Amino acid sequence: MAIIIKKQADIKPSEITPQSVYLDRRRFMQQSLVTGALLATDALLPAWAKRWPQLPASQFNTDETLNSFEDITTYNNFYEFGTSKSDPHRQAKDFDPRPWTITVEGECDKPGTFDLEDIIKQASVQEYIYRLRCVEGWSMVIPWVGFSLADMLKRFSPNSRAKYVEFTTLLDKSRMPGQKRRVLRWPYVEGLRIDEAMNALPIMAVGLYGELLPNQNGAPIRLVVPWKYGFKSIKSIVKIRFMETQPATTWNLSAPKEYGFYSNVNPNVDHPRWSQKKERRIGEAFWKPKHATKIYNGYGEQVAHLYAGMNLKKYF
Ligand SMILES: Nc1nc2c(c(=O)[nH]1)N[C@H]1C(S)=C(S)[C@@H](COP(=O)(O)O)O[C@H]1N2
Ligand SMILES: [Mo]
Repeated sequence: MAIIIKKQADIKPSEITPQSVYLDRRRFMQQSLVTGALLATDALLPAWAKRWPQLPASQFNTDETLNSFEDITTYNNFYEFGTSKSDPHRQAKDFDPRPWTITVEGECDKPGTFDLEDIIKQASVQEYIYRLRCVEGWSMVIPWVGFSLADMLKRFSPNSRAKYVEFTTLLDKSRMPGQKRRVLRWPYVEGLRIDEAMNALPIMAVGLYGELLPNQNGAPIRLVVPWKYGFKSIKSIVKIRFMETQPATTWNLSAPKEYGFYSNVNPNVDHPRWSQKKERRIGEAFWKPKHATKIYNGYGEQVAHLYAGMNLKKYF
């Protein structure tokens, strides 16, 4: 067997394995020689990402078994890079997410265009182990590297007319080939009510398993809202807008009877074409029983009060 030892400069950030407690990832990387070579390249992580392998843990972390790095990075929904689960990890391979800026506009006192690195440097980065529940009926447990969405938004000083926040994905069909097909209205847009956005749970994720965010998972920065169906967690964000009125969102525009603005995980409100009572945990043996889906994906203690008195069948 030929062993190819790469020069440091040839090793991409995505190939760097942090010194970590991630047994799944270790198993994935099996050959100790490869692991050793990669650990030596820690110097290639950008300065602001050097501490990622030893990040503080969020108080909301689930202790459920993590999905493997391989599951998390090869079973993706990211229509900008193809409509099947196995498309994004191949079609996003050459996407270069650096440098990257985010434009902040609308109802706030400190709008502007900000370099992503500056945003991350000011943030308090932690590890957030959250369940992700897709509206299609599968789920995963993912160790994100990220920071509080609320903390970031406050820095832009939203004003009293800011009732909603809109997020927009990059629009560039030369870099996102899936945008050449009109399977959705591009760019992808999502939104939250301001009190949802200011809740302690939502994060901006910039990595997973202690590494920079893989392209197929929404590099370089994506939203993660753990009590809502996966499609609310918009990827590769270039714009944030504070709004007085509810933003029009991609899946709601595409099929309004099937996907509402709220899209809270709710086993009691079925999708018109299938039940939402159960979910299949990616990576588990096919003969294992499905898991019962929990209201708000199990995060009700943190978020149920946001919807007190609302008819969740109407506001689905
Ligand atoms: N821009 C953009 N964001 C997106 C999507 C997409 O197609 N485009 N798919 C969504 C859906 S349906 C899911 S389930 C999650 C999947 O995130 P993951 O690939 O990191 O598991 O991303 C969401 N964010
Ligand atoms: Mo999804």
